[in-house]
Amino acid sequence: MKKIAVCPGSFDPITLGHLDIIKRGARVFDEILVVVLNNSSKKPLFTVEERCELIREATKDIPNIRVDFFSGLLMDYAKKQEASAILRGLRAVSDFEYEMQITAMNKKLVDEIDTFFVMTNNQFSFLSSSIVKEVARYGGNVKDLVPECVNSALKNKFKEPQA
Ligand code: COD
Repeated sequence: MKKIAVCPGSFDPITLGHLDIIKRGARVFDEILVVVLNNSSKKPLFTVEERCELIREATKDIPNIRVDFFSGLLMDYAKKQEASAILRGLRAVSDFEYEMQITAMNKKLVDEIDTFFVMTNNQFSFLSSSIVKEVARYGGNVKDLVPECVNSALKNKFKEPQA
């Protein structure tokens, strides 16, 4: 049976840190199903459709990637997709506490789907979507931190007047 790992996140927008985790997961699992979760309390910069499109563009050279979105509980989605695993990245100790909490809750919800963690590549350990947006908003250069399509999308976004 095909081993599918669901890689969930806000991806607002996808960065090279996310991409690194997805690529490394794709070497281990048969398929990585990258899913944009649409029920965060954060107000996103990009719509769900835009985020999915940017992920599709950024991962177009990796054959075993699928991109989707979902509103609701991650584990309901993972079960429906018959996933074997959840794939998450870890940057620093600050990530650990939050990840431990959601992993324990997810395991309680669906015992048979485990969470696998990939440690960040050192060069991306400081990188987050929030930092990228903050820098791009004030005209800073984020070219080396995000896929090319995201760099262009950020430039366009910050040209438009913000709501
Ligand atoms: N290097 C390595 N990994 C990274 C990097 C980096 N530079 N940047 C981000 N990552 C990893 C993150 O650690 C995370 O694993 C993944 O990439 C996605 O990150 P984000 O920030 O885009 O996404 P999050 O952490 O905001 O996603 C949270 C979810 C949306 C997955 C979570 O809130 C959720 O599951 N929501 C659905 C509702 C639900 O089921 N709730 C119950 C959980 S208890």
